[in-house]
Amino acid sequence: MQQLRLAVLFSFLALCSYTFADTEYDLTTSGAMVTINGAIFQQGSVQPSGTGQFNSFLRIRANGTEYGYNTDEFPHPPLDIQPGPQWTHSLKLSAVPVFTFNGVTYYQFMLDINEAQDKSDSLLSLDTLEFFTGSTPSPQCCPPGGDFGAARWSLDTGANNYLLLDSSLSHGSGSSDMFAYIPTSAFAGAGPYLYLYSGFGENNASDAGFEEWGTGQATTPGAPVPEPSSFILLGSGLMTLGGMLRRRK
Ligand SMILES: [Ca+2]
Ligand SMILES: [Ca+2]
Ligand SMILES: [Ca+2]
Repeated sequence: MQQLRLAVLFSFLALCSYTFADTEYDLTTSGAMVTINGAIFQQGSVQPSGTGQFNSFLRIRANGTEYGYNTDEFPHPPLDIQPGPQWTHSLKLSAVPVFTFNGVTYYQFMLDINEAQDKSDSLLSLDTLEFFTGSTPSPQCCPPGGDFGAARWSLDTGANNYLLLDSSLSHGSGSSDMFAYIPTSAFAGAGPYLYLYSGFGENNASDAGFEEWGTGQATTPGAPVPEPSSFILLGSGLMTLGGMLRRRK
């Protein structure tokens, strides 16, 4: 009887650890796409992600875990934000490219990660991604406090989620790794400033270089660069499937 009780107890504990584990969305294969809370994330690269095609507005760097948001607060920005107004600065919502798919409009962002290029540690987790809006270009640090109100959109609404990325699928620094499409409906009536708060390394550590968020200058509304052509072929059915294929760590 005692053994049975222990077996039941251990089963219960195992179930608990399963239930509370972070939910992983795998973007470690070329072109992989998932939907989370109405947003679309796709592995993909703009190259070179330099001036013109990739306009940086947030650069973060630290070993292990790293956090930051775009701001004009220099020369001493908070958290792990890298100094240099050419890489990190305020951003107006109206300056973010808009992409329309199946009648839904999305703000398009690009992410360039920089991990070690040997396969043993080319992975990086994007654990926190939250969008806020406000009237100042330099909000007082830090979410969920400071000048940050309720998030307009969060990766972690409803569950503790993270995206697993592989920097070796592109060509390191100067080559982007992921596109993020956030529904514009989440920002109705908001602005003028957009704050992107992101954190990396909780589920797979940061170990090299900096992570950089940007927008595409070449993009005009309704014409993203590059066009996520697989959307057109596969449509929303696959997006739903992508969400179902997520696996628990
Ligand atoms: Ca998370
Ligand atoms: Ca990269
Ligand atoms: Ca890593």
